Amino acid sequence: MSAEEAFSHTLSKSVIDQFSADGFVATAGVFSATELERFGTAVDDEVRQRTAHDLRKVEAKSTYEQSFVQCMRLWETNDLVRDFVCDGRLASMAAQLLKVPSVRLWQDQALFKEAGGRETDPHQDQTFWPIGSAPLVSVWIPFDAVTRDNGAMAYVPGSHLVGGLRPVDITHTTKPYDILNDAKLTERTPRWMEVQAGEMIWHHGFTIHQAAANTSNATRRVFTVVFIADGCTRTNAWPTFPLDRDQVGVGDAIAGDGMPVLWPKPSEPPKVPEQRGVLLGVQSRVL
Ligand SMILES: O=C(O)CCC(=O)C(=O)O
Repeated sequence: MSAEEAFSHTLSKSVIDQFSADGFVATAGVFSATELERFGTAVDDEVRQRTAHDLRKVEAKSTYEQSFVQCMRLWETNDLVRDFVCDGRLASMAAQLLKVPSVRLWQDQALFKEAGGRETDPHQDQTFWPIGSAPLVSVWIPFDAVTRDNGAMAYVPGSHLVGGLRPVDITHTTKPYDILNDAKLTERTPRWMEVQAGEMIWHHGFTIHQAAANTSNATRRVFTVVFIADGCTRTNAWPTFPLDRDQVGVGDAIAGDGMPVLWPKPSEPPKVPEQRGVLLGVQSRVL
C-alpha cells in the first residue's frame, strides 16, 4: 500500500497547493449528511449543557462574547464528538496540508455565533500561543450553510507567508491591533468564503482571518479543530492551558494526554485527561 492510500481521506495535489499558496482552502465530501447531523447534534447538546446557566441576551454580553459562544475541548466531555475528532479523517487531512508525517490535537471548540452576534475581528491564531512557527492548521466545520449574512469567514490570501504579526486582542480587553493595515502585508483584502453544510475550511495558523456579524435570526453553528505537527517544542512561558496541564515546560516537546497524536491514527482511542478546563469561554490558565 502506498503512503497516499494509507490516508483516511486523500487530498488532491491542487487542494494542497492552494493551501500552501493561499493559507486556506475549502474541502467537501468528508462527512456524509447523516454524520454531519449526528456530529452537529452532539455539539449542540454539549453547548446547551455548558451554557444552560447563562440566560443573558446577546446584547447584554461582553464584546468578545458577542462574537461567539465559545466551548472548548468538547472531545474530552462528549463521546460522539471524540469519535469524530479522533477518527483519523481530519487528522490525516491536516498532516497532508502541513506536509508532515504526524499531527497532534492542539484544541477543539464550538464557536456558535448567536443571531445578532457581532463580527469576529481579523487576527492570526498562532500568535496567541507559545509555539513559535510550529506547523499548525485549523479546520472550521459549519453544520449549516454559511453566508455573509450569518457569519461567514474571510481570509487574507498569502498572509500566512508573512509569519507572525502583532497579536490581536480579540477579547477586547485592550484595543485590538488593526492587523489588516500592518505594513508587512502586501495583500490585505480578505476573501469571503460562503460555504454549504458539508464543506469545511482549513486555515494555516498564521493566516489572517475574520468572520462577519450574524444578522440572520438563527445561530451560526460551527465546530473547529486545530492540529499541530508532532515534534514541536514550547517556545515561552505564556500561560497556556493544554501545555500547563500536561506540564510541558519551555523547550520541552509538546506532548501529553490533552494533545494526543491523531495521525497516524493511534491503535487505541486516546485517553481523556482527568483534569478538565473551564467549560465555557476562553481559558489560558490551569485553575
Ligand atoms: O468562527 C468565527 O467567528 C471565528 C473563527 C476563528 O477565528 C477560528 O476558527 O480561528
